[in-house]
Amino acid sequence: MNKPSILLIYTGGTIGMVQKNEQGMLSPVKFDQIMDEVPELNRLGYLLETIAFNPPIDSSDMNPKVWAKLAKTIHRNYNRFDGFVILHGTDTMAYTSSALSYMLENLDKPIVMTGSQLPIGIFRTDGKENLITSIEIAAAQKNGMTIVPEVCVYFDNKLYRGNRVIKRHADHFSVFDSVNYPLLAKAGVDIKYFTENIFYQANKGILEVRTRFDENVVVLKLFPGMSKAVFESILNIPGLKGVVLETFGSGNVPTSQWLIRSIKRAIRRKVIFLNVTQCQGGAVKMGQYLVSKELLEAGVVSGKDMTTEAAVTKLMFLLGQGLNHEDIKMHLHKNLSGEISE
Ligand code: ASN
Repeated sequence: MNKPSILLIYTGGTIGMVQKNEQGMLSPVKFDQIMDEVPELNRLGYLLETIAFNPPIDSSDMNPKVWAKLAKTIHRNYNRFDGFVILHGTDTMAYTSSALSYMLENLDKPIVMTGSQLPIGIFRTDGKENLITSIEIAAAQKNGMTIVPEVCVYFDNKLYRGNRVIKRHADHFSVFDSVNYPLLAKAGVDIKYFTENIFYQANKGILEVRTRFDENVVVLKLFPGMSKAVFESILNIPGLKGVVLETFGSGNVPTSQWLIRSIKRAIRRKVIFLNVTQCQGGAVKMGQYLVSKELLEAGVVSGKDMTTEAAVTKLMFLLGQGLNHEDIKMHLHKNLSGEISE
């Protein structure tokens, strides 16, 4: 049997950082240093190739240009490898994993994203286990078929669907959570795959990559006491095309008439509103309470159980595809790649 072949793509993040000064400030280093820290990789018995983005970045600097570079790198190498592992900072990993899930249509190979909370050169690092197990998952096959043909995130023994995660903790090793979608796998003595939660394409097509995003969007998080002046000035941003409205509970907003009037004015200017909840779990149900019924009538789209990360990247992605206004709204609350429950 052929050895599984894995492409490891290094974008940066804490996993590859070192302390640059006495204050302990962390910044990314070259990839070779990471490989030196994990000699176990050579003993896995896989064909492992690596590509390191130059310069490596803290994921706070991630943006649609780097997403496009990642998607194109995967596309270019798609037929040569059985699976892909992306090393990425944790801060914005949930945005990148969501974006990639939309960009890679007809995906039937694993794209496992991982990283760490402590640099790989530090004794207590979580990076080694995350990296080694991610490679195993990317290589995993049963009866010659890939077990996890999805964009996913592996961290702290858990494999999540990439467009369902949120970064929930800044310090813990257990960084991510996926409240609205169950795990794809759990690593213990064995790696247990929950195949009933994994998406398998019924009709296999050729991988298509779409790399255009429209950045004229905003995430507007409501809070009690938000003033009319602040709210309206955000909606009046020149060129604004889309708003992810982070609302209370199951999609509720204050009853103030100025608020609904400003939303209606923006909708007349063809701004698209996508309603997601500020809660970590559960879904928007517009019309359940009087305070959200008016949003529904005004033409606000329900983001149902999407995370903010999945919602804002989906809005940017759909706006970037040159679709007409009604089609964008229709696709927003439909399932593109497992990010929303229908
Ligand atoms: N600032 C880092 C990053 O997102 C955090 C990490 O990777 N743990 O690049």
